[in-house]
Amino acid sequence: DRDDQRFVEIIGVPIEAGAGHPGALMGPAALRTAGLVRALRELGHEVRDLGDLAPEPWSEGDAATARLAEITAWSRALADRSYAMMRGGGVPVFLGGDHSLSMGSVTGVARHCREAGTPLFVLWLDAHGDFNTPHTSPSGNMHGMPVALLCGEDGFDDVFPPEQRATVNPAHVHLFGIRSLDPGERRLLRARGVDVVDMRLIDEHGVGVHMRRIIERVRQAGGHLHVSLDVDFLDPAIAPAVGTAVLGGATYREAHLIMEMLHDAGVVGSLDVVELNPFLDERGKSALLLVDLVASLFGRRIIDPAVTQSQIGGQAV
Ligand code: EXY
Ligand code: MN
Ligand code: MN
Ligand code: MN
Repeated sequence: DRDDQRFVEIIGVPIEAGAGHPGALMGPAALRTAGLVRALRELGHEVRDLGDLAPEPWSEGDAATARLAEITAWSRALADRSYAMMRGGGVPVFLGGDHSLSMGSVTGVARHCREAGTPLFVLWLDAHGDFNTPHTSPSGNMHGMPVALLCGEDGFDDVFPPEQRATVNPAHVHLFGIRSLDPGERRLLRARGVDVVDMRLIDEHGVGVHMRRIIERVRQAGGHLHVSLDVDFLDPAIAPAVGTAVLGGATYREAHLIMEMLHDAGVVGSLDVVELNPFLDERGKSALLLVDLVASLFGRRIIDPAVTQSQIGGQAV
């Protein structure tokens, strides 16, 4: 089991310039307050909390330019840090911060995987596709664009010059839990062959069927799976702390089952936990739920497997 031997390295990325509402910069602090480090240590993991990332100062211009300059500064600093964390051999956990941080975290992971010759797969748990580009985005908010940047779409040369950009094969990206796509990103996703598991498919087949399919694929390739968990993947009734809530999200058990299956498969090598906006939370319930989900991913069992002795076709399940 990969994460039983490796250490976990946590870094906060308090950025909110990619989002439409302020508040996500408090995300890392709220996740720490909710007990993330303690929960992982209680599972027996060696955990190093590296504190929060601090990028180089960026130049201020008008509002839009300043936001782009800020995201660029964070992305470059985070890509370098993420790459270094990967080389160090631990499992990096990136605490957001809005989802634009994945431009940096996954770029660093992709640099490492390219060098190591390990196929990289991405599981993107989100209500949204995050596949807009500066040309298609209806809002201009960069948290709606990271997957497009990572898959090599045009329009991001300000963020990473071509030589710094490490891309992900769009056919290795699995968007999961989707229920809100803009027309431009819908067209691009189809053209690039990205796997989109929307809530309709999840309702029809259950999360287990699609998770098994994705896990099997990563396993057979001997790949590294990066998981990017956007709080709005969850139903807003159980996780209200998001600025971009969409009804009809994953339930408590669907989300935990995904994490439990990923743990058992041992394929996850890096994780983002993003878009938590503590200013919009209700008595910390979203932050506490996220900590529980990360704990499930790192081996906590809500139901002790020793108590369940069910079999299907003579096989223990
Ligand atoms: N698709 C919309 C946009 O691009 O503005 C909403 C994006 C929300 C992105 C959130 C983080 O997942
Ligand atoms: Mn490695
Ligand atoms: Mn997102
Ligand atoms: Mn989202």
